[in-house]
Amino acid sequence: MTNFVPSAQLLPRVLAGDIAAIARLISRAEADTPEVRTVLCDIYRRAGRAHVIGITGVPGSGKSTLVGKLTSCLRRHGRRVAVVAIDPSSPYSGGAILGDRVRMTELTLDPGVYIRSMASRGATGGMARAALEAVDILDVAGFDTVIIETVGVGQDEVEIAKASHTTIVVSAPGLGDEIQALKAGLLEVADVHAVSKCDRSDANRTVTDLKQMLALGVRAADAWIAPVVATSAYSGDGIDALASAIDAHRRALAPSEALAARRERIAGFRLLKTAENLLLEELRGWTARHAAGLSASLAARETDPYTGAQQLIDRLTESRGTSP
Ligand SMILES: Nc1nc2c(ncn2[C@@H]2O[C@H](COP(=O)(O)OP(=O)(O)OP(=O)(O)O)[C@@H](O)[C@H]2O)c(=O)[nH]1
Ligand SMILES: [Mg+2]
Repeated sequence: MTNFVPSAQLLPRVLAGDIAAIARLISRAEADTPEVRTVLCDIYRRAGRAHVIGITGVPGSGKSTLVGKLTSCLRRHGRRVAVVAIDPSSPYSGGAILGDRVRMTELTLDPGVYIRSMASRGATGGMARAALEAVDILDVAGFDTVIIETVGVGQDEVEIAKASHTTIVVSAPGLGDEIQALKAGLLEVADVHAVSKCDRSDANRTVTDLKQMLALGVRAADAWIAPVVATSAYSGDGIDALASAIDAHRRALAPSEALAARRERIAGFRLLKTAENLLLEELRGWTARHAAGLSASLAARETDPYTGAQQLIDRLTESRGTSP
């Protein structure tokens, strides 16, 4: 057993970019220990420098493979890149991106790259909170680019990808004849569209379909138009173009009110997720201590779940005014 190092003592090491300290603090954020919260508050105030890129798309669209290639590309441009993958089936933990161990080892041995998988299950509703706290930790640790990969299924996952400065939606050929992103309601969240697997002969069709669909949308005259970039993680085609499109979006956002609005939207999401967490915690504690009578009458069918739950909440609210 190693001795417990308080999170406050990990902070200077995190700020110095110490990978072991970063990993430990992220794990504590995931576990949501009370001890880590004050340090996370401090970190939040210091963060805000990194460019955060959200990548989402339906399962199997090639997100992780693309992230691996994009990371190598950004490294060649001198960026320090951290990846947070919220994805139980992510190949990162399996040790192979592209089934290419050499390339993966190159990435993991590079001190300018940090890849972290986070479980989407298990964290009781706190996934979004924990993921965005991980982004803050990586930001203050000196990574100038932080990529969050989430599968584009489920509201929280899509919201997390949206809680970034540049959101990329990945579509792929061969996953059905419709644009999957449309079905999943993802199209409108994209700042950049990547059509992956363009080494396949059916990829052109996906690009054409996607462009046609986007042309139908209505947008303000001065609005950013999300470009469609065809990429292949296998051949490397389009990876530079994707990095350029991300950069163009970052530059377009930078001087404008849009960035402030975006930051506020992300902060609003953050506020909601953190408040949900705190409320849930309070409610759980309260329920454990005070719900016995209500459970008994519910079991006896003297009341119904909605009336009972409302009473529970009303009592909690009342107690806040009276108890210390
Ligand atoms: N032909 C081709 N196949 C690819 C390419 N990129 C990924 N694939 C394949 O597509 C499959 C899914 O790739 P992943 O990168 O795991 O996709 P993902 O979107 O991260 O998948 P989930 O994390 O499960 O949602 C794998 O079998 C890859 O080998 C590509 O550029 N070309
Ligand atoms: Mg993946």
